[in-house]
Amino acid sequence: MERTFAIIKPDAVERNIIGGILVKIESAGFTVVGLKRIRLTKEQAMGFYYVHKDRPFYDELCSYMARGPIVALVLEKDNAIADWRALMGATNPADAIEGTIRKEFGLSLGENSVHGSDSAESAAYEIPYFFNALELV
Ligand code: IDP
Ligand code: MG
Repeated sequence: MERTFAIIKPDAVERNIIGGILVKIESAGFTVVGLKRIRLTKEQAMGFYYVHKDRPFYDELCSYMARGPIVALVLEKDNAIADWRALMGATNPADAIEGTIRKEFGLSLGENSVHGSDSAESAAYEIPYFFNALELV
């Protein structure tokens, strides 16, 4: 079993589609082992997206991630990291294939509804950024 980190981003929480996204996650065979609704400060978003600090969209991304509540998730499954990336779809919803969450729910390149760890190293940074061991069951 492998664990990955996921976020239902502000654009999706604002539209009351948390449940629709969770149905797709559970239907694909993931177990939700951690779940919390929180609102990040911009500084907390900047720490989370530290790897992107030199990218031109960093400030826009962190403002967006702090503009409203998110749902932070830890998902467990065989091959969870790659399988969650596949279920999310391409970063730009316009490029995402049919059946993916970003194709169905994403609004734009920036407001693409979900986040997922891109590697085991990222998951190892991202999971404890949001959850302690007692919160993962
Ligand atoms: P990923 O979420 O598919 O891993 P990354 O390249 O890691 O994509 O980018 C992180 C997030 O930053 C994206 O999911 C999206 O919300 C936002 N983003 C990426 N590129 C752009 C851009 O060119 N303009 C605005 N936001 C962007
Ligand atoms: Mg990424």
